[in-house]
Amino acid sequence: MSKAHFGLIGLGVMGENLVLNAERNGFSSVVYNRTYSKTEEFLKGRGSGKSITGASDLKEFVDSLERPRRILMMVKAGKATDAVINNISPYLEEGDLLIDGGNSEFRDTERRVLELERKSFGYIGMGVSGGAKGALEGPSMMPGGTKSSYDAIESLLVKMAAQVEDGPCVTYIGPGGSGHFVKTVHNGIEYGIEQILAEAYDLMKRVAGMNGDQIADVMAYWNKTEELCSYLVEITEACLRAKDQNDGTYIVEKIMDKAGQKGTGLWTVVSALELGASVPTIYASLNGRVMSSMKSQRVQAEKILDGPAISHSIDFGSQLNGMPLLMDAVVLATMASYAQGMDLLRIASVEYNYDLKMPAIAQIWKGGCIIRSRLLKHIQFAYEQNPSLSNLLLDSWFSEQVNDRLPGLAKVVACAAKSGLPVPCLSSTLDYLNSYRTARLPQNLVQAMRDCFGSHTYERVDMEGTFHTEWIK
Ligand code: NBP
Repeated sequence: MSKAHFGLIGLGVMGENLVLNAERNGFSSVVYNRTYSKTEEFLKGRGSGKSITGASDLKEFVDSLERPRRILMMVKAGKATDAVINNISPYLEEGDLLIDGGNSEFRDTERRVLELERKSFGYIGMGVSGGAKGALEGPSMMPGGTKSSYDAIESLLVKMAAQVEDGPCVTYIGPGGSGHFVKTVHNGIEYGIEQILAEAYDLMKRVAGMNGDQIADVMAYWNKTEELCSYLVEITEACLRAKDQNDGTYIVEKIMDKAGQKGTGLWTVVSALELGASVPTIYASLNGRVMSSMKSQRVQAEKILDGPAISHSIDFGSQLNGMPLLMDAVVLATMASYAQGMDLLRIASVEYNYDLKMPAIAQIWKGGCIIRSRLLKHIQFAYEQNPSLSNLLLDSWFSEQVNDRLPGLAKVVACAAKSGLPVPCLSSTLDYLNSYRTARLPQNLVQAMRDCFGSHTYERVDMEGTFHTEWIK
C-alpha cells in the first residue's frame, strides 16, 4: 500500500477539520488519536470515502507515512503535547518533521525545537487561527522554527491556508517559538476586540435601551465600514440576533456572564509586562474576563456597593448612521488593541532575535483568522511604508483617526463613568492615548518620591547627569 503524504495526531475540532483540508488539497493522510474510538468514528463519518486512513497505535501511524514524515499534532497544549512528543519520538527517523499546531506557550516551543533538533528531527511550532470553519476552509497559520523545516512543509501549508488578494495566509514567521509567540499576541488582540464589542453592546443596551436586533443593526452598519469591517463584528451581529427556539427571546441574554480563557490572553499580558510593552487595552480585556468569573461575589457586591443611576442623557448618534459617537470609541479601542499587539511583537522581535516581518504578519492575518479585518490592510500598508514604525498610531492614516475620534471616545467613557457602567477597554484606551500623546507626564514626581525614600536618584530636564537630593532636612 502506498504511504500517506501527511499525518495528523489529535482528532479534536481542529485536527479533524485540518486533516480534511489537507486531504482536499491532495495530501493523502493518516490519522491517530489517543482514544481510538474517535478515529473509528471519524473514518466512518466525515473521513469516509477520502484518502484518509487511521492508525490504532503510534508505530503503525509512523510506518504509514512516506519519508521524510510530515506530522501535525493538534492536541491540548502543555503536558499532552509533551506526552505525544515523548511517545512518538522512538519511532521517528532523521529528517522527519513534527509540527505543533496547538496553542503552545512559546517558551515550551523554544525548548522543544532545541530538544527535537538535537535528535535530528525537524520541529515547527505553528499558531493556527480560524476555529473549526477556518481549519476546514483555510486558516491563518503562523509557523516558526528552523527555516529548512518550514521549507519542507511550505507547499502543504500554502495550499491549506486561507487565500487573500496578495497571497496565502501563511508565511515563515521566524526561529524558535516565534510562531507561537505571534499566535499568542494574535489571541491577545482578539481578547481586546471581543471585550470592546461587549462593552459597546452593554452601552447600547443599558444606556440607549436598545434590543438585540437594534444593536445587531448597528453591528451590521459597522461591518460595512473601512474601520470596523471584520469577522468579529460579523459574528457579534449573528450572536445578537439569534433567538431561543423555545420562547423566541434572545439567546445571548440567557448566557451566564462568565467568560472562559485558556491562557493565551494571560501569556500576552505576562510577556508584555516582562518586555516592558504597554498593552493596557488588552490587559483590560483579560481582567474583564477575570472579573466576569467572580459571579457570586459580584452578585453579593451589587447589594452592598452603591453606584449612580444610569444616565440616558448622552446621544450616541443615529442608529441608522451606526451611532457615530459610539463608533468613535469602538474604532479607537480596536485600533489600540492592534497597535499594542504589534508594538509587543516589535519589542519581542528585538529581545528574542525573531526578526519578525510586521507587514507579513499583518498580511497573513487578513484572512482565515479570528481577528481578520479590513483594518489589517491599513496596518500592512503602514508597516510596508515604514518597517521601523515605533507605534501604528503614528502612521498618518491612524493618527488622523485618533485625532478625529478622540473627543468621541472621551464622551463615551465619561457617559459610562457618570452611569457607573464598567467599560474597561474603552477607558483604558482613553488613558493609553492620552498618555501616549503627552510629552511630559507626571512621573517626575514619582521619581522625586523614589529618590526621597530610596535614594534612587533622578535625571534632570535642564542638565546632564544623575542627581540626588536630601528631600527631608
Ligand atoms: P482539544 O484542545 O480539546 O484537544 C483534544 C485532543 O487532544 C484530542 O485529540 C485528545 O485526545 C488529545 N489529547 C489530550 Br486532551 N491529552 C492527550 C494526551 N495526553 N496524549 C495524546 N492526546 C491527547 O482540541 P482542539 O480544540 O481541536 O484544539 C487542538 C489544539 O489546537 C489545542 O492546542 C488548542 O488550543 C488549539 N487551537 C484550538 C482552536 C479552537 O478553535 N478550538 C483554535 C486554534 C488553536 P482524546 O480524544 O484521546 O482525548
